[in-house]
Amino acid sequence: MFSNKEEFKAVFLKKLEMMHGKRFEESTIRDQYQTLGNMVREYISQNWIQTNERCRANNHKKVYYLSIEFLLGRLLGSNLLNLGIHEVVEEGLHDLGIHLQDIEESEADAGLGNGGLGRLAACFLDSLASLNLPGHGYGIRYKHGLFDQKIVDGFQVELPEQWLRHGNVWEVRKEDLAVEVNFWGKVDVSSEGGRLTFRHVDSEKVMAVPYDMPVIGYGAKTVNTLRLWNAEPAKTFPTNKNVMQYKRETEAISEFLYPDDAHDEGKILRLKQQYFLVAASIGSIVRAHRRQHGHLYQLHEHVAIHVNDTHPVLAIPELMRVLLDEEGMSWEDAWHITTSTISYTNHTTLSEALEKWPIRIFQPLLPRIYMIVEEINERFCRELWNRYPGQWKRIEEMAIIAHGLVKMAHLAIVGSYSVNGVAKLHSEILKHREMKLFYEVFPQKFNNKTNGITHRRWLLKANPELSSLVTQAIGDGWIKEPETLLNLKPYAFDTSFREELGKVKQKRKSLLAKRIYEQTGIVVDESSIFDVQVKRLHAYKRQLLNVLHIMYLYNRLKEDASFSIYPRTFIFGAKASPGYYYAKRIIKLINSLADKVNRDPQTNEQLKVIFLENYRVSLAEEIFPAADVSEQISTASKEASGTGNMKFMMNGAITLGTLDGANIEILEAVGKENIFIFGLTAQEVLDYYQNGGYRAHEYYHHDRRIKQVVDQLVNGFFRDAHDHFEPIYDSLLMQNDEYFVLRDFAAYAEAQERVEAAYRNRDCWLQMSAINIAHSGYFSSDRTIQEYASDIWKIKPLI
Ligand code: B1N
Repeated sequence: MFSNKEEFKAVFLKKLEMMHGKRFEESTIRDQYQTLGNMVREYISQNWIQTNERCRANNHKKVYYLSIEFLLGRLLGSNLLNLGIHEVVEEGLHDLGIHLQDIEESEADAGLGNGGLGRLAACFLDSLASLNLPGHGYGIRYKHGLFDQKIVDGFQVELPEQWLRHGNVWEVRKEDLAVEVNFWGKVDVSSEGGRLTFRHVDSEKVMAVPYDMPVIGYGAKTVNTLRLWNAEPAKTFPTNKNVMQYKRETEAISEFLYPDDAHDEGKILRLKQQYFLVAASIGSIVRAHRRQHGHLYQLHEHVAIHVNDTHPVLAIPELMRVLLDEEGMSWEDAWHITTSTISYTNHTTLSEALEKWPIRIFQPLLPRIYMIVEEINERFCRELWNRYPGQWKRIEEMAIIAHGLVKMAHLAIVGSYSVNGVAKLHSEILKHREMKLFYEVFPQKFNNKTNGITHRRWLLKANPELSSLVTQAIGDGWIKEPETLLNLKPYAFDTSFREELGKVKQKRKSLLAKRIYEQTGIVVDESSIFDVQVKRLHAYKRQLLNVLHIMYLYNRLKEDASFSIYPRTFIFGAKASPGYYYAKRIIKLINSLADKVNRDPQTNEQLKVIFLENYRVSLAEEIFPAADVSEQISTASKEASGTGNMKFMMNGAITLGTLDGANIEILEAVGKENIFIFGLTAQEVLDYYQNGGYRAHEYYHHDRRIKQVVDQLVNGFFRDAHDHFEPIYDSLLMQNDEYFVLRDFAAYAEAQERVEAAYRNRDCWLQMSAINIAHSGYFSSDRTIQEYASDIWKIKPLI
């Protein structure tokens, strides 16, 4: 289409005129964005078609990744990079007097996810395509992604997000490939030729219409597909319902993403969404397979279906339904194929996130699916009875259906061939605690796949300054083989490299300082330590520990004239689930503290607190490159992996963290001299939970720093907040501090002193930083996906 700058300009201008019916001079930035987006889509259309053909022709096994969330962010920049035309386009536009960056920034984030789980799915898509693996995503085309966050008087206010307002240049509607999904109704059982047949009748039908988005791999050879389902009314309306009501209820299915992270949102609509995703996806997978092979007996040899957490776990009974009711297979054959096709990742052990659906909701909504789950449960319990005769208690604990609830994690384990955790510690906790009983029965299913992030977005795209520096030093081989970032290690000991690294970091800190000023009106000291905690707001992530420590520093600066600190800017970004009141009060607390500290002339040259509203992928890309310190301070055992920790590391920030999730593996990679570790271990936390013995009161009474800051939550220190922080105070003292904030306070404060001392030695700090970057290649999702491909899915590259 174009092979140099001049050709690009010619094509771009012509295309713009054709699409928008105006001259370039009259075009808006949105016109320009849409023109570029369409050019990219046309540019890759041949490769997109070829990828599909190659997949069919070679009879390659492929994987379908089912996820209720895909947190993609913006796509133009990363597509241009993966196509290798970013530079040409940038230069061509420059000639026309426009900045590619401005065009990129006019794109809305595709925010179809909450946090780590959804972003992981997006990173996986990038790695699958970049490794030329046949792997496609299936999700829901939510009309509104995760809410936009505004901070008003320090409080979070949620506004509906509108990413589709100006259309979506990346998607292609494929109406001819729509799939019908059935809800409600009843099951007719009849006997035909000595065989029971099941017919789901009187159901309410919903059309799932696919919108396909290209997933362009690095080098552009492979273009996979992310298929997002849109819910629409079927041609035949139900007779027993008002038409408008039917239309509303149908469209509601793909209207909103649930703004819940690690919570079980027990709503009928959520179960509807889950089944909608699963039925549409299985329907489309099966249709394609039938076309090629005529029957489904070898499905598992050609197709792997991965379920991202339990949200799409109904894929198991749905595939069973298709094989039994549509194909007429025996239970045994259907079960063999299903349990050879489906694999499952667990992302959390938090009990509030383990999905359990009341039968009274499940059964009427999905009558045939419920019957199948009942049968799976009965057969499983019978097996258990044979294995553990008389052990009622154990069987009751392991059952898929018990006490009026369907336990989705149990269904996932029983109906899949692989169960993986997302970091070493997490996988061990699954095997030996959380899913201990299942590990005893199915030891071969359990495995670990430590998470990763795509280094193409999180280094190459987000931090072009650091990328060039790295490439100058070791060449650009790291882009294809991120583990060769290790070649950077000798440069950690090279003074001039360290100097350059320092300059790159400074440049990115200045850019972030500018953004902070634009958004908050606050001027931060660009030479201060940028100490960052960005992630969802959750009690177990302990933003509160960070806050209490800042309060302590403030108190000490106020009270002790001889005390001074290296200037610090504490930066927060976090959304709280709208119904999670405790988390919302922590947001208010951060903002109240920021207000107080930033205004105080006695301290504000040394201490600033910034809350950046509406944390999302595109903002994250500005934050990670500018960070000095990466706060990863969850209560040990609670954070399954974390992936922000990896993004910080790859951008040269030093981790200040607990021995939790993938922090442990970061420690193993960089060595204890290049990370700041503190606090209780997972074992100690679990022992406390099991044996008791923790008394938060004692820490409050015996450490005057703690007493002072905890009292300040309720004693008028925050004048604007009245009694707003009482629930936080109560969680610490009345409810005995479930997340061990007070228990870890002293260790955290001490670790922060180590951070400061290390930062004062600039050369030493930059050396640590370089070592972190050098070891970050292991945390590329390319490595993770290669492990999934060879150990779980058994798929091979197309080329
Ligand atoms: O998944 C990430 C991990 O890195 C994080 O440690 C983990 O907390 C996160 C219900 C979740 N676990 N569970 C969820 C999301 C949405 C929802 O409705 C649960 N998210 C995680 C990637 O492995």
